[in-house]
Amino acid sequence: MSATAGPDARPVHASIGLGANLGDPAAALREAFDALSRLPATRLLVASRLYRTPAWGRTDQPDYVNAAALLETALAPQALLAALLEIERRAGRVRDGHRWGPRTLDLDLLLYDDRVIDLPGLRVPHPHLHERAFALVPLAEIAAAEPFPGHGCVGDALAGVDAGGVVAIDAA
Ligand code: PH2
Ligand code: MG
Ligand code: MG
Repeated sequence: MSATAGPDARPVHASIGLGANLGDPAAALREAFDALSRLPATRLLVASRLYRTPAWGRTDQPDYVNAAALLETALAPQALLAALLEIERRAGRVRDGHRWGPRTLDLDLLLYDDRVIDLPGLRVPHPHLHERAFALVPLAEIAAAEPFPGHGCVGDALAGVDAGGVVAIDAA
């Protein structure tokens, strides 16, 4: 498999969700923005503010810090996913098999252009994006008009969730 989508590939927008709730989450997210900006064949177009968010799915864990990044990339979806997992690994992420458990850094590929991808280990749009205020609020801050297949655009999906408890923790 080639890392990029081919010699004639036009760069596409890819939306990344960032999250952490162990160690120093804000520092981990700032370092992750930096790592995203250094990915090959990729530009970091815009980074959201950081948000403090209540744990979703499994509530017996600390609050998270979440954010979002909008990339322009010529990396193919699976190559981009591999790069995200490598950034997580370098940030000390240990996968203990516990679904929705605490983590030092989580980077999720939320949207890739307007594409629908259903592969083992990679579903895009992210299958829970439409129900997660912790992901939609930061993403809508920077990419409200991005197409969200099945849901209109990111801003449309945000209107369908309760964003209470999702609070920006740094300046715009
Ligand atoms: N990630 C999870 C599970 N629950 N809750 C919040 N608030 N933020 C997250 O990033 C998060 C979560 C699994 O990926
Ligand atoms: Mg996640
Ligand atoms: Mg993940």
